[in-house]
Amino acid sequence: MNEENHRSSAHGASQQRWNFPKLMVSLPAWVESVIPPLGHVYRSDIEKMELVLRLAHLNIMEGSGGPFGAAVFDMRSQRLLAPGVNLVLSSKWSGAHAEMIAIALAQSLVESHDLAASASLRCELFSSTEPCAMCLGAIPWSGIRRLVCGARDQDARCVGFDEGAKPQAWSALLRDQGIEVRQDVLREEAVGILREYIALGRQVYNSKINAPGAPGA
Ligand code: AZG
Ligand code: ZN
Repeated sequence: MNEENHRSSAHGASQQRWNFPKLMVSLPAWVESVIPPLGHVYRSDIEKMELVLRLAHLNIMEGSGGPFGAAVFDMRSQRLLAPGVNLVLSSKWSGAHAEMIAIALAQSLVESHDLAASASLRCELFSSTEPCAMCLGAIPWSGIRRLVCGARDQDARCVGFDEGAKPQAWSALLRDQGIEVRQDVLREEAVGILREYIALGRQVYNSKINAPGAPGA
């Protein structure tokens, strides 16, 4: 709650306006300067994952968020549609995972909530770490047709991130829905980025609900 809302609700004044804030999330300024130019054609999954890992690494070094990067590419043109980095802390939104940012930006760019709506596009999501429970749930709704991951889910859990309750067979469930899944692309490099975040003493920002000693934990 922002200060103004807090004050008006504390006094209970009926004629005061709620004044809800706008929901706005922007990529950090450095992102545009580290991605190849607009028309760049990507030649392989490795090249795409290298970009996503660069985003995850720079997100740490620039202090703009957690150690996660993602990007949506168009498989028809082999071009980048939208990058994403984790912005949970700076945006004060628990949903601002790298995958959600990349998907939302891509949808905004193509002006549709459904990336599968246009026959001229076929979208794939690259993620530096396998999607958490929230992002996993979002993928089929988004129109993404292929998912490519670096680090494994357990790699993120090992360094302390709570990735949520996911079905053991999550990749098979995505495949059942027609979404191709590829795992372990540059996994070692991706794990190195997760570890670097911890080694630098940066904040692991899980909800307190699951913290040891929390009420009901
Ligand atoms: C996360 N896991 C992934 N895959 N991506 C993010 O942005 C995350 N934030 N916390 N866990
Ligand atoms: Zn997520």
